[in-house]
Amino acid sequence: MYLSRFLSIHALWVTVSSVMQPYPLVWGHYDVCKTQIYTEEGKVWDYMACQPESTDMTKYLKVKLDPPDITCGDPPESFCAMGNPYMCNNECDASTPELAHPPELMFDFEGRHPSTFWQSATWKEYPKPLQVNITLSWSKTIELTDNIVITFESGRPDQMILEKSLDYGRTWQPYQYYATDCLDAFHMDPKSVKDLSQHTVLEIICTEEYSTGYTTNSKIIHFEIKDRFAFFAGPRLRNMASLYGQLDTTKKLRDFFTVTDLRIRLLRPAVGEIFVDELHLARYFYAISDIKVRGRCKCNLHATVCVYDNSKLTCECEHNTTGPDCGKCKKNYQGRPWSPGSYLPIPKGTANTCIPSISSIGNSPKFNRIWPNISSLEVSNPKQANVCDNELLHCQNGGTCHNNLRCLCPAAYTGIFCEKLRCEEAGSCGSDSGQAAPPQCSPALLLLTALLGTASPLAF
Ligand SMILES: *[C@@H]1O[C@H](CO)[C@@H](O)[C@H](O)[C@H]1NC(C)=O
Ligand SMILES: *[C@@H]1O[C@H](CO)[C@@H](O)[C@H](O)[C@H]1NC(C)=O
Ligand SMILES: CC(=O)N[C@H]1CO[C@H](CO)[C@@H](O)[C@@H]1O
Repeated sequence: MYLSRFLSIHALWVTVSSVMQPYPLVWGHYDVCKTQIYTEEGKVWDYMACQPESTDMTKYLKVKLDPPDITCGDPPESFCAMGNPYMCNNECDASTPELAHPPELMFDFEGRHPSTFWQSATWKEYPKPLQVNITLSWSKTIELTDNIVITFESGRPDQMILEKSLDYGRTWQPYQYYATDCLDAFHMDPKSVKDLSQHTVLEIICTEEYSTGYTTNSKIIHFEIKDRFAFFAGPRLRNMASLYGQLDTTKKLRDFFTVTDLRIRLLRPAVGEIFVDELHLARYFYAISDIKVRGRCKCNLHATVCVYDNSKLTCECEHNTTGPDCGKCKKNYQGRPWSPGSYLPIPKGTANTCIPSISSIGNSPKFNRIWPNISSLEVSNPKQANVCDNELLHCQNGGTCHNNLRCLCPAAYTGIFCEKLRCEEAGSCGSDSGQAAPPQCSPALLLLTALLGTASPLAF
């Protein structure tokens, strides 16, 4: 029942849009972010959130280690075998490729046997803590779409913090704590993501799930993105529309999954027993064979393509937006304040295209004088709107919902939802070839009529 209502409104919009294709103001309402699908009602466009594909983000990062000289092998040193802590004749030597363990090996192709890995120096300076920061930087905001997975070739650390930055590494916030004993290590009660709910999904927890000792087979640490998504989208993420609806309205939730940098703070290596064996300190070190980070460029729902050029990720912005994250309107397209596009497609969502600035539409100085100040007419929160911007209906063609009551249409359009070309209504499109010509009417007059709610152009 609901589905068919949704589809018929969908189809209506498609008809309207195809009639209006030749007019630039129409473009950008998901013009790129749609595909044709087949439904019981025939072939229709399926409008998708305008965002780049989710991909392996480790190809685009820079890695930095602190302290910088913490990688093993310079000078060469011996360490104990992972499986057998008393077999200590393995060697790490940075100057011999077969014995070196540089940081790049955390991001190379896995599946080789034995696997390749980065390794730290051993805990020779015990009891001074053996601590390493591994910082991954993208120089671009990205949105995580899958679990972060770290595979250790040493035991998993006794204490570790995963941190994130949203401002290119200037400030850091914890993402998740990991410890064999959360209370002892971080004064936190141990929790698992499964203890969270929709309401507590943003809580930062300490988990003991991934820190069991040196001898167990498990090598992996997760940061659970999908389990968090599942609080909204349900098991197996079947109801993504519900998650997208939440993301559209909750900036905090969007930000939670957004990062520019990640930092893995290794605070204490796996010891596996109560006491550190001071006679065999070469048993203790960190080794990581793989780090998985899947995500996509954050383009604020205004781009489907993100390019990697000159070691830099950049969104290819649509909807007349610009900036690395499509975070603002292009010059001369500031007819209303910038806002992100929506995850939910038309008719539930909107592309929030940037519309031409008033001064750039009214190219005649005579009309600029009487041009109303559009920003003072803007409703402050379009989401509150109910008649012209509700769950199913939205102003089209760049129209904005004014006082919750009617759409304020761009010059060339009219109709309750700005769905009609004004010249068509006035019969002045001059189309003998069957193709509509650009509107003839003066933009200043048209906007005024839109404001006054008169259907026919005013005579001056
Ligand atoms: C690791 O980074 C944190 C801040 O995120 C900093 O306080 C700490 O000193 C760093 N540790 C090392 C070993 O560089
Ligand atoms: C338009 O209105 C806004 C808010 O009322 C005001 O800040 C701005 O200066 C006005 N602009 C012009 C050109 O009058
Ligand atoms: C999406 C959209 O409205 N794109 C328009 C942006 O502005 C240029 C002109 O500068 C138009 O050609 C695009 O169609």
